[in-house]
Amino acid sequence: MGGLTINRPAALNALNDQVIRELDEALDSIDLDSIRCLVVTGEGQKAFVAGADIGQMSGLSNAEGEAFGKLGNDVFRKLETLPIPTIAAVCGFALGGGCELAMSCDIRSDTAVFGQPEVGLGITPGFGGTQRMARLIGMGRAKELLYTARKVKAPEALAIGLVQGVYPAEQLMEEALKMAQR
Ligand code: DAK
Repeated sequence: MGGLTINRPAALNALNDQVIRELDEALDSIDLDSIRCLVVTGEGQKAFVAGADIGQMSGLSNAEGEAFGKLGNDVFRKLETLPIPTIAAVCGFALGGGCELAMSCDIRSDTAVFGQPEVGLGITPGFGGTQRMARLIGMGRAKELLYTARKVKAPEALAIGLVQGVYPAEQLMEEALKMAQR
């Protein structure tokens, strides 16, 4: 089994284009003959990924924004269609692009806070969250979360089917690895 950690804790693992490109390279470098399940996580216990990098996005031109959106969508789609099972082990904040990253994995286990706060920034989710969330939790619930930016904690995330397991932070990785092993 393989592990992939988003490692930018000073910015709560926020996704700038460098991180997304490195994620792309990491996905390309997986040896699918030896790695049969991938666990994706974020460095530290405070955040899985706190979103796309707001500072970087705020300086983008329209064309650059479109390219950034395409990059994120392409890489998340690559993760979604990876021919091995993927598990997001989500500890802490999974907001915006972080929630979208978790939703691009096959299964999510967490001790976390999910949400799509983009409307508060005057933008829409840009990496496929509107589509994946509706498929995971149903249209009505997805619209409520996307339109209001309400954050969802682990027990509710479990109840609505956004995640498949909830564990204390210190057990999360062990449980994710156990599931991957199975
Ligand atoms: N981007 C950049 N830096 C971030 C960040 C983010 N999303 N989230 C946190 N950080 C940085 C903070 O700026 C801070 O940096 P320093 O000031 O220390 O240098 C550091 O991480 C620690 O954060 P805080 O000091 O804020 O920590 P707190 O515990 O006080 O708060 C928090 C934690 C998660 C509640 C807070 O950091 C927060 O609200 N963060 C922003 C969450 C958010 O709004 N995420 C959604 C981002 S929007 C599109 C393409 C992409 C997207 C949309 C459209 N198109 C092409 C159309 C994607 C959108 C998003 O993901």
